[in-house]
Amino acid sequence: MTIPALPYDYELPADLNQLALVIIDMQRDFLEPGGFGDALGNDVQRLQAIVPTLKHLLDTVRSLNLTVIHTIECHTPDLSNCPPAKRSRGNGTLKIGDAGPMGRILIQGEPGNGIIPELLPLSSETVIYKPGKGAFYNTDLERILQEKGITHLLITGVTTEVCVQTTMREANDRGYECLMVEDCTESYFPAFKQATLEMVRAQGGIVGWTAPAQAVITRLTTTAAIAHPFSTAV
Ligand code: C5J
Repeated sequence: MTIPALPYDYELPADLNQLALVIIDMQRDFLEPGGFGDALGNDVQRLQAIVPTLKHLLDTVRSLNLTVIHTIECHTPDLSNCPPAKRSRGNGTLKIGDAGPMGRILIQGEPGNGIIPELLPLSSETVIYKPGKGAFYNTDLERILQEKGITHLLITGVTTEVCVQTTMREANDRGYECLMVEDCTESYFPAFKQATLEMVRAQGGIVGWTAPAQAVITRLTTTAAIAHPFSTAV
């Protein structure tokens, strides 16, 4: 089965268990006032538009018992995994590690570092705590995907041109077949989101594919129904 996508149809794996939904950094730091995104001068409201669509996709993937990976961009309280160059970057009112209205900015375990309530991970789902923009850098993500036999990734989350794109490029270099879900990713800069989608699928899909959530949801449920005709999950 394939998903109608750009630059051409995306081939699903023969066994849907080889597919994972990756949700990048849907944490309060980036989506709510008082967090890192806000401190850098961004309109965080923009990112909230994708939440219902992403929740619908997440619910579908959960109903099919497929793998879900959440990531959180964060650092240890002593900042030992935050390079000084990263901390000093930007003209924000608050830097990484500073105390803000939702606790210390981008520090693991602080209230602002939590995933937004609508998308909270289930205890069965993997959460990757990542110190970089890419989810493979300095994390166990590659080992976890290998252990689960994952070959295909649906990539979502925020922000499109920063952590989402970096992760997709890292995954692409490691041989994963990646599809960015167009209306399940968002940027503070609409033009950057658009440019990222175009960069991903340019040159015959040099980084992978893009498709809207409804196309993904429809094909996943159809494929699962064919594979398991008597299942009640779909
Ligand atoms: C940023 C991210 N934008 N998750 N992080 O700093 O994209």
